Amino acid sequence: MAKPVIWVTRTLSNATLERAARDYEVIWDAADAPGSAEDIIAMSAKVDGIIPCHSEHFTADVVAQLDPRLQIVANHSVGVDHCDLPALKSKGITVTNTPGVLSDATAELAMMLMLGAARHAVTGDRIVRSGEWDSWSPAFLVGKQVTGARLGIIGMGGVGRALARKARGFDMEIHYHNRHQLPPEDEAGAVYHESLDDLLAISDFLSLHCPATPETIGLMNNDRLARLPKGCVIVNTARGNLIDETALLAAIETAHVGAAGLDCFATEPGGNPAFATHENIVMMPHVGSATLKTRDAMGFKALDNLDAFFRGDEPPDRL
Ligand code: 8YV
Repeated sequence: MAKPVIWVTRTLSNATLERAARDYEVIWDAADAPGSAEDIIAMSAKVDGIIPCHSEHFTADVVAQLDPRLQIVANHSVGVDHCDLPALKSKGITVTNTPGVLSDATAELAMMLMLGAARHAVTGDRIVRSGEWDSWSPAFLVGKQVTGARLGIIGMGGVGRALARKARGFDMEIHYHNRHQLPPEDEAGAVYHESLDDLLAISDFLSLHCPATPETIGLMNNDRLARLPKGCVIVNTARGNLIDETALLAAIETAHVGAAGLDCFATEPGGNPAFATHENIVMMPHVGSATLKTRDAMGFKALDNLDAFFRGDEPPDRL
Protein backbone atom coordinates (compact mmCIF):
# COMPACT_ATOMS: atom_id res chain seq x y z
CA MET A 1 0.00 0.00 0.00
CA ALA A 2 1.30 3.48 -0.83
CA LYS A 3 2.49 5.47 2.16
CA PRO A 4 0.36 8.49 3.12
CA VAL A 5 1.88 11.80 2.07
CA ILE A 6 2.52 14.31 4.86
CA TRP A 7 3.83 17.86 4.97
CA VAL A 8 6.18 18.61 7.84
CA THR A 9 6.08 22.39 7.84
CA ARG A 10 9.21 23.15 9.94
CA THR A 11 12.54 21.59 10.90
CA LEU A 12 11.59 19.09 13.56
CA SER A 13 14.18 17.04 15.48
CA ASN A 14 16.40 14.67 13.48
CA ALA A 15 14.82 11.62 15.13
CA THR A 16 11.36 12.91 14.20
CA LEU A 17 12.32 13.61 10.60
CA GLU A 18 13.96 10.18 10.32
CA ARG A 19 10.93 8.36 11.70
CA ALA A 20 8.60 10.41 9.49
CA ALA A 21 10.67 9.56 6.39
CA ARG A 22 10.61 5.86 7.33
CA ASP A 23 6.82 5.68 7.60
CA TYR A 24 5.50 8.39 5.27
CA GLU A 25 6.21 10.11 2.02
CA VAL A 26 7.39 13.39 3.50
CA ILE A 27 7.38 16.88 2.06
CA TRP A 28 9.76 19.03 4.12
CA ASP A 29 11.82 22.05 3.17
CA ALA A 30 15.12 22.53 4.98
CA ALA A 31 14.71 26.29 4.43
CA ASP A 32 12.46 26.08 7.54
CA ALA A 33 10.24 29.06 6.66
CA PRO A 34 6.81 29.35 8.28
CA GLY A 35 4.01 28.15 6.02
CA SER A 36 1.87 31.02 4.70
CA ALA A 37 -1.88 30.79 4.15
CA GLU A 38 -1.17 30.24 0.43
CA ASP A 39 1.33 27.45 1.23
CA ILE A 40 -1.19 25.69 3.47
CA ILE A 41 -3.97 25.90 0.90
CA ALA A 42 -1.74 24.74 -1.98
CA MET A 43 -0.20 21.93 0.06
CA SER A 44 -3.60 20.61 1.16
CA ALA A 45 -4.18 19.30 -2.37
CA LYS A 46 -0.92 17.32 -2.29
CA VAL A 47 -0.93 15.71 1.17
CA ASP A 48 -3.07 13.50 3.39
CA GLY A 49 -1.75 14.99 6.63
CA ILE A 50 0.17 17.99 7.94
CA ILE A 51 2.43 18.33 10.98
CA PRO A 52 2.37 22.09 11.59
CA CYS A 53 3.81 24.21 14.38
CA HIS A 54 2.12 27.22 15.94
CA SER A 55 3.70 29.22 13.09
CA GLU A 56 1.14 27.93 10.56
CA HIS A 57 -2.27 29.56 10.92
CA PHE A 58 -5.36 27.55 10.08
CA THR A 59 -7.81 30.45 10.15
CA ALA A 60 -11.45 30.02 9.14
CA ASP A 61 -10.59 31.63 5.81
CA VAL A 62 -7.70 29.21 5.17
CA VAL A 63 -9.72 26.20 6.30
CA ALA A 64 -12.56 27.14 3.92
CA GLN A 65 -10.08 26.85 1.04
CA LEU A 66 -8.46 23.54 2.03
CA ASP A 67 -8.57 20.70 -0.47
CA PRO A 68 -10.67 17.69 0.62
CA ARG A 69 -7.53 15.51 0.31
CA LEU A 70 -6.23 16.80 3.66
CA GLN A 71 -7.54 14.55 6.43
CA ILE A 72 -5.50 15.35 9.52
CA VAL A 73 -3.63 18.26 11.13
CA ALA A 74 -1.32 16.65 13.71
CA ASN A 75 0.03 19.66 15.56
CA HIS A 76 3.57 19.76 16.89
CA SER A 77 2.39 21.88 19.85
CA VAL A 78 0.12 21.71 22.84
CA GLY A 79 -1.40 25.13 22.11
CA VAL A 80 -3.86 25.15 19.23
CA ASP A 81 -4.86 28.81 19.11
CA HIS A 82 -3.36 28.92 15.59
CA CYS A 83 -6.14 26.55 14.48
CA ASP A 84 -9.80 27.42 14.05
CA LEU A 85 -11.00 24.17 15.59
CA PRO A 86 -14.73 24.53 14.79
CA ALA A 87 -13.88 25.31 11.14
CA LEU A 88 -11.55 22.30 10.88
CA LYS A 89 -14.09 20.07 12.58
CA SER A 90 -16.93 21.13 10.33
CA LYS A 91 -14.69 20.34 7.36
CA GLY A 92 -14.20 16.83 8.77
CA ILE A 93 -10.47 17.32 9.40
CA THR A 94 -9.03 15.55 12.44
CA VAL A 95 -6.89 17.74 14.71
CA THR A 96 -4.46 16.53 17.37
CA ASN A 97 -1.89 18.18 19.68
CA THR A 98 1.00 17.16 21.93
CA PRO A 99 -0.06 17.51 25.57
CA GLY A 100 2.10 16.41 28.49
CA VAL A 101 5.45 15.91 26.81
CA LEU A 102 6.50 19.55 26.89
CA SER A 103 5.39 20.35 30.43
CA ASP A 104 8.77 19.90 32.12
CA ALA A 105 10.80 21.81 29.54
CA THR A 106 8.35 24.73 29.59
CA ALA A 107 8.21 24.75 33.39
CA GLU A 108 12.03 24.77 33.49
CA LEU A 109 12.04 27.88 31.32
CA ALA A 110 9.35 29.49 33.50
CA MET A 111 11.57 28.82 36.54
CA MET A 112 14.58 30.29 34.74
CA LEU A 113 12.63 33.43 33.82
CA MET A 114 11.27 33.74 37.35
CA LEU A 115 14.69 33.49 38.94
CA GLY A 116 16.31 35.64 36.28
CA ALA A 117 13.69 38.36 36.67
CA ALA A 118 13.83 38.20 40.48
CA ARG A 119 17.64 38.45 40.61
CA HIS A 120 18.47 41.02 37.91
CA ALA A 121 19.96 38.47 35.50
CA VAL A 122 19.88 40.81 32.49
CA THR A 123 21.74 43.66 34.25
CA GLY A 124 24.17 41.32 35.98
CA ASP A 125 25.06 39.55 32.76
CA ARG A 126 25.43 42.83 30.88
CA ILE A 127 27.79 44.51 33.30
CA VAL A 128 30.06 41.48 33.70
CA ARG A 129 30.07 40.71 29.96
CA SER A 130 30.77 44.29 28.93
CA GLY A 131 33.55 44.86 31.43
CA GLU A 132 31.48 47.55 33.22
CA TRP A 133 31.68 45.70 36.57
CA ASP A 134 34.08 47.96 38.44
CA SER A 135 32.70 48.08 41.97
CA TRP A 136 30.73 46.02 44.47
CA SER A 137 28.42 46.91 47.34
CA PRO A 138 26.00 44.99 49.58
CA ALA A 139 23.36 47.31 48.13
CA PHE A 140 24.20 46.09 44.63
CA LEU A 141 21.56 44.23 42.50
CA VAL A 142 19.46 43.31 45.51
CA GLY A 143 16.69 41.04 44.33
CA LYS A 144 13.54 39.31 45.45
CA GLN A 145 13.82 35.91 47.11
CA VAL A 146 11.61 33.05 45.93
CA THR A 147 12.10 30.89 49.04
CA GLY A 148 8.95 31.11 51.15
CA ALA A 149 7.24 33.41 48.64
CA ARG A 150 3.75 32.76 47.25
CA LEU A 151 3.63 31.63 43.63
CA GLY A 152 0.28 32.15 41.90
CA ILE A 153 -0.29 29.88 38.91
CA ILE A 154 -3.07 30.62 36.43
CA GLY A 155 -3.95 27.37 34.67
CA MET A 156 -3.11 24.09 36.39
CA GLY A 157 -2.80 21.87 33.34
CA GLY A 158 0.37 19.90 32.60
CA VAL A 159 2.73 22.90 32.54
CA GLY A 160 1.19 24.61 35.57
CA ARG A 161 1.50 21.43 37.61
CA ALA A 162 5.08 20.84 36.43
CA LEU A 163 5.98 24.39 37.51
CA ALA A 164 4.33 23.79 40.89
CA ARG A 165 6.51 20.68 41.39
CA LYS A 166 9.68 22.57 40.52
CA ALA A 167 8.75 25.62 42.60
CA ARG A 168 8.10 23.39 45.63
CA GLY A 169 11.77 22.43 45.35
CA PHE A 170 12.51 26.14 45.87
CA ASP A 171 10.28 26.12 48.98
CA MET A 172 7.64 28.32 47.38
CA GLU A 173 4.05 28.28 48.60
CA ILE A 174 1.85 27.27 45.66
CA HIS A 175 -1.53 28.90 44.95
CA TYR A 176 -3.56 28.50 41.78
CA HIS A 177 -6.63 29.49 39.82
CA ASN A 178 -8.13 27.06 37.35
CA ARG A 179 -11.53 26.44 35.75
CA HIS A 180 -11.92 23.51 38.16
CA GLN A 181 -10.29 22.62 41.45
CA LEU A 182 -7.88 19.69 41.04
CA PRO A 183 -8.22 16.44 42.97
CA PRO A 184 -6.00 16.41 46.10
CA GLU A 185 -3.36 14.13 44.51
CA ASP A 186 -2.83 16.66 41.70
CA GLU A 187 -3.07 19.68 44.00
CA ALA A 188 -0.28 18.28 46.16
CA GLY A 189 -0.95 20.92 48.80
CA ALA A 190 -1.47 23.85 46.41
CA VAL A 191 -4.16 26.31 47.52
CA TYR A 192 -7.08 26.69 45.11
CA HIS A 193 -8.56 30.17 44.51
CA GLU A 194 -11.90 29.98 42.76
CA SER A 195 -11.69 33.71 42.15
CA LEU A 196 -8.86 34.95 39.94
CA ASP A 197 -8.87 38.29 41.75
CA ASP A 198 -8.25 36.50 45.06
CA LEU A 199 -5.27 34.68 43.57
CA LEU A 200 -3.84 37.90 42.13
CA ALA A 201 -4.08 39.67 45.49
CA ILE A 202 -1.70 37.21 47.20
CA SER A 203 0.75 36.42 44.36
CA ASP A 204 4.31 37.52 45.10
CA PHE A 205 5.14 35.76 41.83
CA LEU A 206 2.60 35.02 39.09
CA SER A 207 3.01 32.56 36.23
CA LEU A 208 0.56 32.13 33.33
CA HIS A 209 -0.20 28.65 32.04
CA CYS A 210 -3.64 28.87 30.46
CA PRO A 211 -4.42 28.59 26.75
CA ALA A 212 -5.25 31.67 24.68
CA THR A 213 -9.01 31.61 24.17
CA PRO A 214 -11.57 34.41 23.71
CA GLU A 215 -12.01 34.30 27.53
CA THR A 216 -8.29 34.60 28.37
CA ILE A 217 -6.97 36.96 25.69
CA GLY A 218 -6.03 40.23 27.44
CA LEU A 219 -6.47 38.55 30.84
CA MET A 220 -3.69 40.55 32.48
CA ASN A 221 -5.05 44.03 31.78
CA ASN A 222 -4.66 47.29 33.77
CA ASP A 223 -7.30 46.26 36.27
CA ARG A 224 -5.89 42.81 37.02
CA LEU A 225 -2.29 44.03 37.13
CA ALA A 226 -3.39 46.62 39.71
CA ARG A 227 -4.69 43.80 41.94
CA LEU A 228 -1.22 42.25 42.28
CA PRO A 229 0.88 43.06 45.34
CA LYS A 230 3.42 45.79 44.63
CA GLY A 231 6.65 44.31 43.31
CA CYS A 232 5.07 41.12 41.95
CA VAL A 233 7.18 39.26 39.36
CA ILE A 234 5.17 38.06 36.35
CA VAL A 235 6.18 35.13 34.15
CA ASN A 236 4.60 34.20 30.83
CA THR A 237 5.58 31.08 28.91
CA ALA A 238 2.06 30.44 27.57
CA ARG A 239 0.84 32.92 24.95
CA GLY A 240 1.74 36.59 24.50
CA ASN A 241 -1.82 37.78 24.02
CA LEU A 242 -2.75 36.78 27.59
CA ILE A 243 -1.06 40.03 28.67
CA ASP A 244 -2.00 43.54 27.60
CA GLU A 245 1.57 44.63 26.84
CA THR A 246 0.81 48.36 27.13
CA ALA A 247 -0.63 47.75 30.59
CA LEU A 248 2.37 45.65 31.61
CA LEU A 249 4.76 48.32 30.40
CA ALA A 250 2.92 50.95 32.45
CA ALA A 251 2.99 48.69 35.53
CA ILE A 252 6.74 48.10 35.10
CA GLU A 253 7.34 51.84 34.70
CA THR A 254 5.55 52.65 37.97
CA ALA A 255 7.34 49.65 39.61
CA HIS A 256 3.97 48.22 40.62
CA VAL A 257 5.16 45.12 38.79
CA GLY A 258 8.71 44.54 39.98
CA ALA A 259 9.98 42.45 37.09
CA ALA A 260 8.81 40.13 34.34
CA GLY A 261 10.06 37.05 32.53
CA LEU A 262 8.54 36.64 29.10
CA ASP A 263 8.91 33.86 26.54
CA CYS A 264 5.84 34.92 24.55
CA PHE A 265 4.74 38.19 23.00
CA ALA A 266 1.72 39.62 21.23
CA THR A 267 3.85 39.87 18.10
CA GLU A 268 5.92 36.82 17.18
CA PRO A 269 8.49 36.65 15.86
CA GLY A 270 9.72 40.07 16.89
CA GLY A 271 8.57 40.66 20.45
CA ASN A 272 7.97 44.14 21.84
CA PRO A 273 10.82 46.65 21.36
CA ALA A 274 9.33 48.85 24.11
CA PHE A 275 10.31 46.16 26.65
CA ALA A 276 13.97 46.34 25.63
CA THR A 277 14.77 49.44 27.68
CA HIS A 278 13.72 47.65 30.89
CA GLU A 279 16.41 45.31 32.13
CA ASN A 280 14.00 43.95 34.73
CA ILE A 281 12.18 42.26 31.85
CA VAL A 282 13.98 39.02 30.99
CA MET A 283 13.02 37.85 27.51
CA MET A 284 13.34 34.68 25.47
CA PRO A 285 12.08 34.06 21.91
CA HIS A 286 9.27 31.50 22.49
CA VAL A 287 11.54 28.56 23.30
CA GLY A 288 9.78 27.06 26.33
CA SER A 289 9.68 23.57 24.85
CA ALA A 290 13.02 23.84 23.03
CA THR A 291 15.09 21.02 24.52
CA LEU A 292 16.23 18.11 22.38
CA LYS A 293 14.48 15.60 24.63
CA THR A 294 11.20 17.49 24.39
CA ARG A 295 11.47 18.19 20.66
CA ASP A 296 11.89 14.43 20.09
CA ALA A 297 8.93 13.69 22.36
CA MET A 298 6.72 16.28 20.63
CA GLY A 299 7.64 15.00 17.17
CA PHE A 300 7.04 11.39 18.20
CA LYS A 301 3.68 12.29 19.73
CA ALA A 302 2.61 14.02 16.52
CA LEU A 303 3.69 10.91 14.57
CA ASP A 304 1.91 8.58 17.04
CA ASN A 305 -1.27 10.54 16.33
CA LEU A 306 -0.75 10.29 12.57
CA ASP A 307 0.07 6.56 12.79
CA ALA A 308 -3.13 5.85 14.75
CA PHE A 309 -5.20 7.91 12.33
CA PHE A 310 -3.86 6.22 9.19
CA ARG A 311 -4.24 2.77 10.84
CA GLY A 312 -7.90 3.59 11.31
CA ASP A 313 -7.61 3.94 15.11
CA GLU A 314 -8.57 6.87 17.30
CA PRO A 315 -5.55 9.25 17.58
CA PRO A 316 -4.64 9.47 21.29
CA ASP A 317 -4.60 13.28 21.32
CA ARG A 318 -7.58 14.04 19.11
CA LEU A 319 -9.19 17.38 20.03
C1 8YV B 1 6.24 25.16 20.61
C2 8YV B 1 4.19 25.94 21.98
O1 8YV B 1 7.50 25.75 20.61
O2 8YV B 1 3.38 23.74 22.23
C3 8YV B 1 3.11 24.93 22.17
O3 8YV B 1 1.95 25.35 22.25
O4 8YV B 1 3.95 27.08 21.97
C4 8YV B 1 5.60 25.52 21.88
O5 8YV B 1 5.85 24.41 22.66
C5 8YV B 1 5.72 25.30 19.28
O6 8YV B 1 4.38 25.40 19.12
C6 8YV B 1 6.36 24.22 18.48
O7 8YV B 1 5.61 23.78 17.45
